Amino acid sequence: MWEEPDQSSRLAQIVAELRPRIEAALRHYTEFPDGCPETLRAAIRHSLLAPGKRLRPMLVLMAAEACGGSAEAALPAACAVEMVHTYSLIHDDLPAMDNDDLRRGLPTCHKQFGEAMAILAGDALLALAFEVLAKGVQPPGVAAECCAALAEAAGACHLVGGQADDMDGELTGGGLAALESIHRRKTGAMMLIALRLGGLVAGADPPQTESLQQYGRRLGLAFQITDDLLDVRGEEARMGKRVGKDSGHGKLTFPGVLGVEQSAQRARQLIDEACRALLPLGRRAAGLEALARYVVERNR
Ligand code: GRG
Repeated sequence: MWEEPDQSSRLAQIVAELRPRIEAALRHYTEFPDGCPETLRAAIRHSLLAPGKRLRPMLVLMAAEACGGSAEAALPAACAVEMVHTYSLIHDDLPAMDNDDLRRGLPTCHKQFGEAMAILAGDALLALAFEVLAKGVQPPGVAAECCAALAEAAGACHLVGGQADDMDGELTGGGLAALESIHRRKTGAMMLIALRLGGLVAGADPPQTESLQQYGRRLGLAFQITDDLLDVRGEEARMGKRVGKDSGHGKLTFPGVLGVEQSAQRARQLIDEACRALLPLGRRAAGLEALARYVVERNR
């Protein structure tokens, strides 16, 4: 681990450099100059360009840089992951799923545009992610690998499978193993794929890939534990989404299973382990370390 005088200011500096590039690329990819119906375009942009934290695209760019690649080359992959993530949020917010009316500080997509348009906006974002990857990543062989890896992470055994289990009421009685299994797929898979795509674009070697995976597994779980803790303690205005919902609806959560103090301790321990996994990557991984520290200290 690197002795940085102030991790949060280091992260702020990196974010200030990377974030405008991510935002500009997301705007560019959703201009749809020809053929896209105006309401669909507005619905897609309402959700995608809303002020999300951009954690997953940052992970793609930082992973690429940590493996000696460039953020510029990884930008299409970063946007693709954010598109899949945003599609999953739009669909998760629908009445048939989590039924939420606030997301990223704005009305959810279906509240603003109606359910049918929100479903279609999510569908379009999922398809766009693969178009952006296939056309934007070079060389084409690496683009194909990225498409296959993202499809797997977004599919029935990972993101969608985790969501399906989470929706399954019978699992609310499960213990820590059931909870970790849901979140490894639902939340963790998208963090892992972000790191994997960054590594692929940068031409990471097997030890570098392994370091990123070890880091990502722990980061994903720590992120979810913190999300559950914020759901218990967070404030709606700061979070930009409804809080107290999961804990209040008897959903399986980490504070519910482990208690608040032990959950917070587990998240901190996971982040220490995640940062240790970065050591073989050297100084170039300092951004990933700072991001991991932020994940457990964040208040939104
Ligand atoms: C509908 C296939 C499908 C999957 C939905 C993402 C998801 C799976 C559900 C969202 C509900 C939820 C609380 C998930 C776990 C934590 C999580 C992914 C939170 C949202 O991510 P942030 O905090 O959000 O990075 P922003 O808006 O900052 O990008």
